[in-house]
Amino acid sequence: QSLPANFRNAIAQMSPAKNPHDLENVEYFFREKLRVWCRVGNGQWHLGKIQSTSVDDVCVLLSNTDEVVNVSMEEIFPANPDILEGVEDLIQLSYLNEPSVLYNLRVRYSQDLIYSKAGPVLIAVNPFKNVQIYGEEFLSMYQNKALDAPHVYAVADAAFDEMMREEKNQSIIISGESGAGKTETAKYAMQYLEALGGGSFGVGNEFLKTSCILEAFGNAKTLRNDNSSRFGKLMEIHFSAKGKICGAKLETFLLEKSRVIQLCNGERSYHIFYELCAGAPQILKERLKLKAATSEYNYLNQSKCLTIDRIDDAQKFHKLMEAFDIVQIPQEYQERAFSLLAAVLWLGNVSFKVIDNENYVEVVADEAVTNVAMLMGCNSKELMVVLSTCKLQAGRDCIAKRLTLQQATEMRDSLAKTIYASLFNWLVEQINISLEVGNSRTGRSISILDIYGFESFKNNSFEQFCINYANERLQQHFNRHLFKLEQEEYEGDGIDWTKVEFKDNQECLNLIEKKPIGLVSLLDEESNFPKATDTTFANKLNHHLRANSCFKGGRGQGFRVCHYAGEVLYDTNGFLEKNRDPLHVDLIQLLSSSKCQLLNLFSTKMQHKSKSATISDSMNQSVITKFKGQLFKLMNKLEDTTPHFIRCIKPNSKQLPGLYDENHVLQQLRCCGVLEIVRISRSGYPTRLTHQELAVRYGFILLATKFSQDPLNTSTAILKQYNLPPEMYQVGYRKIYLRTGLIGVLEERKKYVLCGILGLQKKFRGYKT
Ligand code: AOV
Ligand code: MG
Repeated sequence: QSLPANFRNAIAQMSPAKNPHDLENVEYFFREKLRVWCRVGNGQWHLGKIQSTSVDDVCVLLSNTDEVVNVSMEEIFPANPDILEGVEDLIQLSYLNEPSVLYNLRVRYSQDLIYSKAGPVLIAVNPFKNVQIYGEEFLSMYQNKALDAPHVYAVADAAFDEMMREEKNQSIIISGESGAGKTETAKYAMQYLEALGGGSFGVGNEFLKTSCILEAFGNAKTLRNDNSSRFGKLMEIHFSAKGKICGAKLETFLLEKSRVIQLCNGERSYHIFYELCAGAPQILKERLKLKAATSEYNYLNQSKCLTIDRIDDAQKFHKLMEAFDIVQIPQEYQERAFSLLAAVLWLGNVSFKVIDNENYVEVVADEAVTNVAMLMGCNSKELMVVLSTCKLQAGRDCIAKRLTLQQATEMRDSLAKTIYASLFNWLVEQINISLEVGNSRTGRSISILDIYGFESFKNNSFEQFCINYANERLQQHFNRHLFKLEQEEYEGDGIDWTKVEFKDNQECLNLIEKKPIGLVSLLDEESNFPKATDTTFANKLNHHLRANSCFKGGRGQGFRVCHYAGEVLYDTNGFLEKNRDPLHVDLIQLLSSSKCQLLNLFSTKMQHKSKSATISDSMNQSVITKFKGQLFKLMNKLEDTTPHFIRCIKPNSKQLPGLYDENHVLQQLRCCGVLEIVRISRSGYPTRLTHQELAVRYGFILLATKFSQDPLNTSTAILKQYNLPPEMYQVGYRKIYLRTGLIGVLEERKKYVLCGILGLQKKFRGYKT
């Protein structure tokens, strides 16, 4: 009887180093009464023992219910022996298949062992509760190498060691879907590096304080995550030759501006607004003319969600004030920043009245507009003019054109978004000043990347498109390092290698980036076309992108993209406008005429940008093109580092502890290719030395006569001399490839031999032995 495919694969997957003993087929499992995983229909996986076999299906006795079920051959996989239950590294599993991996992670998760390894990748399953594995005690255990269980601390420690040893920049790249735990993980990584390289750098906890500020201004409650990052960030930490932190640099990517003015049901705007309203002392509230309840602000009340369970906004505000002091933002600037936040809130309440039978509006002169003007340090008449008219150049003359209700609303919202985004960028600058990276040289830095995770909602717009595009790029980087480069090197160097297939996402990136017919190009083209609408844009996509297998058309304004992490339906509604992101000169002028120094600063920046830019440069660049440029720069930077990957997994979509939804986990494991990574790394050769390096390090063991002209022969001779089993290494044209752990064995034997030689020398010199 021929082997069922699942079992044949299982055997093929086992590394040659692991003797596949006499496991042959299902019959073997039957005979030996070994356990298997099976599943009826598309339900849960169950453990069981095979009772009998027929051509197509197998009869299995389920272990937990004593039920007997008929299962098709495709739904049967070998289970691992008990002794392998909950192994730290999935590499250790004898049988690598989806149910075994799922089960292994589940067993660990139920014991609060949220970290596991998949070869070189750290897997972190979000516990959604406090787990006692952080803090002083654990920091020092990992520092002293007293503990080596998988942990984000261990990853940070390895990055640090490698940086010091090789003098090469490192990166810790954290990915996973929205709410999977990237931001929390990034903070723990920073905490570890700060503890390790602290010393002269400030009073400690700087990074955590900056995170507190960034989260207040850049995070918000979404339907996926109560504390969702709405911007991407790269924290680059620099070290001295002695391994002490000598500064850091923070870089951020595309903040979701639209959230300031528009919210989906059940979501919130940026935390800071609610924190300010809840936590500001009375005297500040009065100065800012803050209303007692957040529900009185139109920008906040539209989503019917003003609070977050178990979150005390007032308390968060006090934490933020502490952080502001640590980052040394002067009191007066803090207050200016708060004034601007209040101005944004009041802007949302500015209303317009349509002039009878005319197609234009006037601003309603109420407390809203008066407060905005006061808080912005502007003249309220001027503000009202700017919000309801637009200056046009007609020949030499400048005429003021009245705005329609829609135009005026857009103008108002645009002002709110601009103030908020400028404030965010200014804060990032202040943080950077306080982190003061001097002229420290590269070669000794660790960059921690934490971006917004993959998102798919019922309604997905331009923002989701940008976020998912960034994730698609990051996935490419991940694939390149874990699959492509590794395998290309083996093949290029002529060693025996069975290629492992992986899910390449190049096709999806082509769909987005290809010129002139890709999503980005078409979006820009349409954005430049005055008569275009969101519907003409959708039609254009449907017309041009059909050929790409990752593109699926949609009805009306919709289009679907098959991302690496799943299919997303986008609604083109608002795409063009958000991509153009127009900023009217009148608004810039208003800011520059203000008495508020911060607004003056913002306007100077905007003017500066538009002056320094040539036509093709950043001024006229659309949002998506600018973002694409930023992503390319980021990827280039990361390419120059040794990457350490952390993959965060979200065990359920309810943000609840103790709930492990197998299908949800499986989908995430699949889209980042966890099984394939394990397969590659256990049949792979993580240590490589050129023949020269091997000869220098270990060649002394050979007699001079054995050194051959051919470095390849010399290498083989050396390895023979050390008596290493041949299945543990491969000899390439340029390099020697060693399996995991073998370098340790070599070092041990070298020491042993050296001791022997030293002993002999001592004897000859007449020392006592
Ligand atoms: P994200 O960064 O991956 O989402 P977060 O890091 O914000 O996700 O994690 C979401 C929530 O999960 C946190 O607010 C915590 O409540 C919980 N959590 C995550 N990691 C841990 C941990 N190690 N220990 C305890 N709780 C944790 V997004 O920013 O939405 O993509 O854009
Ligand atoms: Mg986050």
